Amino acid sequence: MTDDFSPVPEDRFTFGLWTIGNRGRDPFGNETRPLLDPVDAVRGLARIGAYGVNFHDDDLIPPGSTAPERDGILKRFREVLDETGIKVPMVTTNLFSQPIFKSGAFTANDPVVRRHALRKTLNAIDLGAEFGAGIFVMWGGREGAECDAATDVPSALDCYAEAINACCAYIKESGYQMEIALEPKPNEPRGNLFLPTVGHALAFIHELDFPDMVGLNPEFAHETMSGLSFHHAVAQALWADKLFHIDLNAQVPGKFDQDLRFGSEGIRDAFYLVKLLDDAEWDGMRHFDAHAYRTDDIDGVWEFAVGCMRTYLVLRDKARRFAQDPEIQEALEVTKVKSLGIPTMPETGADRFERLRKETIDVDAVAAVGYGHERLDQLVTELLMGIR
Ligand code: DIG
Ligand code: MN
Ligand code: MN
Repeated sequence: MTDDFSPVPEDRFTFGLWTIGNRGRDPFGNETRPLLDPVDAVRGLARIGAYGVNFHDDDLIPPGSTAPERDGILKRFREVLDETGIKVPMVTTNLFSQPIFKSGAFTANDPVVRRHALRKTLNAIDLGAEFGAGIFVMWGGREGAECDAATDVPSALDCYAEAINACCAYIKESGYQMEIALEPKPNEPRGNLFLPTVGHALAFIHELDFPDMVGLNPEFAHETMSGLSFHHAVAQALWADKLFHIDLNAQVPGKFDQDLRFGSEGIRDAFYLVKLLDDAEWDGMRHFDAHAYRTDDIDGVWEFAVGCMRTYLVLRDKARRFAQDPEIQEALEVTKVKSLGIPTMPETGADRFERLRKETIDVDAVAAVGYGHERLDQLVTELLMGIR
C-alpha cells in the first residue's frame, strides 16, 4: 500500500542496526526474536523506504571477531550498501556493554580502562570514516555513578573532556569530515549519568578544545525521562546551532527508557517536535533510536519501523496544515507570538535607558489583555484529531 505517508529516501529516515535488530531481551526476560543479519537489516530498510543505517562498532563486528571474519563482514556489508543505495550517515561505539566498562569508560577511575575506551573509539571513528559517516554519536551509557563516594565528578568531567578533545584531534589529524554529537541521558544503566540533559551537554561543550566540532544528539525519551520538554530542548540546541543529529522515539514521563515507536506516546510533543524541525528546515537525519515491543516477531519489527516513519510524515502534514489553517493563523495573531521578533530595546544612544524609563505604559490595560490560548490550543487538538 502506498499513500501520501509512504516514506521515501528523500525523507532522510534512518535506523540503527541495534533498533530493527533489537531481539526483545529486557532486564527480566530473554530474547524473543532471532538475530537479524546486518545484510538483511539493510535490505529491509531499503524495502520500506529508509535513507540510511547507523551502527555501533559492536553491532556490525562482534567483539572477538578475527581479522578475516572482520574483513568478511565488512565486505558483505559494503556490497549490500552498494546494492541498495542505503547510506551510513552516523556511526557510534559501544562503551557500555562489555564488563570492562562497568564503572565507566571515558570517566572510569582506572586510566587503563579509559585508554581502552579511547582506542576502541578511535577504531570506531576509522570505521565510520570508511563508510562515509559525517556524525559520530557519543552516548555515555556508563559515564556516571551509583556510589558517589567512589566518584569525583569534576575530575570525571576532566577525563570526559580529555577523551573528547583527543577524538576531535584524531579526526582533524586524520583529515576526516566528521563531527561529534553528544547524547545526554539522566540515568540508566547507571544510577546517575554525567551530562544528563541537553542543558548540561551544551555547557560542557563550551569547555572543550574544539567546541565547533561538537554538538548534540538529543533523544526524545531521555529528556522526557527527566520530565523536561523534548522540543524545547531541541529548540535550544537549534538556537545554539548545535543540533547535529537526533534520536526519535516515544516515552511516558517518569518511566524507564522505553524507546517506543515514534508517536506511540505523547503525540502532541511529537507534533511540536516535527513542526519545529520542519519550520526550521533542519536538514539532519530523522533517526529512530527505538525498538519494537518484545511481544512482536520480525514482521512486527518492520511494522514498527514503518510506523515510526509514517507517524512522522502524518505529523509533518499536520504541521503544514497548521501553517495554512486560517482560523489557527487568526488565533496566532491574538497570542502575539510573532511579536517576539520585535527587539525589546531597539533604541541606541547614551539616553536609551532614560527614554525607556520615561515611556508611558498602561500596565493595568496591558495586564487585562486575553491572549486566546484556549481557542488556539483547542484548534491544535482538533487538527491532531483529524477534524480540521
Ligand atoms: C541509547 O539511547 C544510545 C545508544 O543506542 C547509541 O549509542 C545512541 C545512538 O543513537 N543512542
Ligand atoms: Mn533511549
Ligand atoms: Mn539514543
